[in-house]
Amino acid sequence: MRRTLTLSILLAVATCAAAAPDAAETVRINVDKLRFAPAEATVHVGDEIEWTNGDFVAHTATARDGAWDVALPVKGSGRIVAQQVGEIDYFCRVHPNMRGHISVKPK
Ligand SMILES: [Cu+2]
Repeated sequence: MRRTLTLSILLAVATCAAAAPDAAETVRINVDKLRFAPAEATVHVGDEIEWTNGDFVAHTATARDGAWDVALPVKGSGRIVAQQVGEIDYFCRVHPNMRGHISVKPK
């Protein structure tokens, strides 16, 4: 009797663990004092990346390869969804010395 109960609990825990890994996450990057923070981020395909601009000047998050160009108005935010595996360098078009990097891993 006691053994059966323990087994049922173990099965319930295993089912929950198997359901979790596919959930997409939102990875948040702050823009503060003309820097992306963190400047390096690792995400998975399907995750959302959200930049929030805390500065009093407008910025962009612009992929070096032209894949995306996100406007970041003063005190505003912008986002993309990571579509494919790869290494993406990005920068701000207004301040080209603002640089960041995103590693996109398989789901
Ligand atoms: Cu900028």
